[in-house]
Amino acid sequence: MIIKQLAIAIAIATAVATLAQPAHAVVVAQWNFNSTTPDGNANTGWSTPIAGAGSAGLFGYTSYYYSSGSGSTDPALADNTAWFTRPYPAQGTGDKAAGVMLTVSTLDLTNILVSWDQLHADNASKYVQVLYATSDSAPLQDVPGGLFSATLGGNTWYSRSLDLSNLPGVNNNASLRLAIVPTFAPGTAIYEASSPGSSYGPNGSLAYDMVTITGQVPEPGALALFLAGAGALGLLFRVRGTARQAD
Ligand SMILES: [Ca+2]
Repeated sequence: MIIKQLAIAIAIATAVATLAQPAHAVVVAQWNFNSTTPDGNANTGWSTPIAGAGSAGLFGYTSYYYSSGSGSTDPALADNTAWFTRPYPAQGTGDKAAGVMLTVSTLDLTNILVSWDQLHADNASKYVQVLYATSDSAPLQDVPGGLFSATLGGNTWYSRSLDLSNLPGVNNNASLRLAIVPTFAPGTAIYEASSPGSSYGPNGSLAYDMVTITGQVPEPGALALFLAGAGALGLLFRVRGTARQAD
């Protein structure tokens, strides 16, 4: 009897542990910027998500063009396009005032994570900051820990990611906005160039590829298992209570 009760207890613990585990991840939106139909030309591309839903746009007065994403983590071996953005503000002006803007819905999701590949031109800003806003009208603000630096210089692809799970208002949000913007070197009021020996210039581009936002959705099965476990727990207590009475 003790072994049987132990087995039931283990089953209950397993059910509860299953409920406590992180739910499965889903892609909220992913962009690879490649042409929807490969055309052999990396200078053409597309900024509609290849998975999920969302928009990738620009704010401030920066613009974009498509060019080769060679060197990014995009698994496409041919026709790999990246999204290049420029110009950016002149030296000493417009800190965090221009960049890319991603807008997605995180309804029913938690543990939002954003990852992306980024290429800095030699003369682009060495530092970029991730910003967020929890509605279309809310002001953009820094994501804590969201400052990234071209530590290896320009013309190198960096794979970056940022965990947003502890940010208020990010989960279950119909219109979450994330921005990535060049920013002044810490403690200064000037942009630092990405490569030593280069001077910052507004035409230094920041390129993006494999921009991915993921979230987690509760497993419906986990709740059912939990309820089944709770039922078994009640049964166990009733059995044990009955046994005690019999003693
Ligand atoms: Ca690509």
